[in-house]
Amino acid sequence: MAIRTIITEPNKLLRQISKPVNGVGKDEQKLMDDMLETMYDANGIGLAAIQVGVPKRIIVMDISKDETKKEPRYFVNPVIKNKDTEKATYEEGCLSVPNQFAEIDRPCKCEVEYLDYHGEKKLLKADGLLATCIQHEMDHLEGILFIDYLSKLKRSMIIKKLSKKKSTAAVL
Ligand code: GNR
Ligand code: NI
Repeated sequence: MAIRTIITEPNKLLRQISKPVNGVGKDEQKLMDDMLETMYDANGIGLAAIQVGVPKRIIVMDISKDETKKEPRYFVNPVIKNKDTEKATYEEGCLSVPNQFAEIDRPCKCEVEYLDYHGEKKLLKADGLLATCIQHEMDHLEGILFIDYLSKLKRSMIIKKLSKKKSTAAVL
């Protein structure tokens, strides 16, 4: 396993639409292992492959609170089958939009069909933080970030802040 570099805004790669994979083989499993290690290292609860620069429809997630009881989840080629009309609000953050947080409304429940770590087809009914996180990650596969749901002004302020931080980091 290896920790990979997480891409941050502004970066065009984050806007790319990820491609479905042909199945789960050794390469996909290696990528998922690396993504999980990268996510844990960054204290995140989810990570999409594009965040480490790989435009494949692969997501890893672990929303367990207890650090001693890890509950890794793997989603390959996920498709949302059903979304509740009722919304829930969560304060969201993103490893690709460091140190920025905002309350986002999303369908409070959803059903997602996907392949697991072993390539087996699964259906998951999610609610609460799990539902929010899945939708946040599925957005990454479409090149969408949570800041896209904010006003143009708020979004541009965040992007300006992040690009400033990048340019000062580059001189150090
Ligand atoms: O670590 C993360 N926390 C989080 C909190 C609320 C809603 C979504 C998330 S996902 C985020 C990790 C990340 O950027 N995944 O793409
Ligand atoms: Ni994110």
